[in-house]
Amino acid sequence: MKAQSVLPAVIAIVVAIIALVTAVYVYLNYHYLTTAPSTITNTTSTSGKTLLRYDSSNKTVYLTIAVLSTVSTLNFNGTTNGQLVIYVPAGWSLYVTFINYQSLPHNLIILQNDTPTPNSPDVAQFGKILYAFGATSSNYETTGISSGQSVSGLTDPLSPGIYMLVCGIYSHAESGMWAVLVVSQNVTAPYAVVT
Ligand SMILES: [Cu+2]
Repeated sequence: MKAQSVLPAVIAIVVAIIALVTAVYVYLNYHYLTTAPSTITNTTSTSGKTLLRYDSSNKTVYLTIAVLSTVSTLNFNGTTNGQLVIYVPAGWSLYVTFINYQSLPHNLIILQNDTPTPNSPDVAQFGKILYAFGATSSNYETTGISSGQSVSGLTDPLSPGIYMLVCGIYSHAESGMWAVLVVSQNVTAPYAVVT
């Protein structure tokens, strides 16, 4: 008799716990996975990876690239010359937020290219401009966003391949302002490494 009277209470408690966990899970997903971060930090975890924010329901990665003023060189998030490598699942889109903290104007271009490094002051000479943030595909060599400004935009789903993120201002990419973007079917959750 005693066991039978306790059972409904146990079931009720288990159901309540499941409901609570579900509510917290849904809240965290909504709150954190759909909110673009204010910045990407270059502090790496013990595994060497910086996990990027993403929303798996619409296959979108939130990527923030900032030109830091605390670094004396032309940089993306404080990195130069392909040190920053970003890994994104194939078929996912990038929601890019580009922020310029330096006094020089800069822009951010997603370039389809097959050279190991930028080898021309004009980025269109070593790749195909897919997306330009803070400029257009015709004025990118001279136009960017000013100090303190930011620009955001969403790409289409990206095909597998290796791309470059470059600043299109004349000679900036060659001077170190570039990062690598790897889009692969072997990547399940987006992350970045600084090498
Ligand atoms: Cu630049």
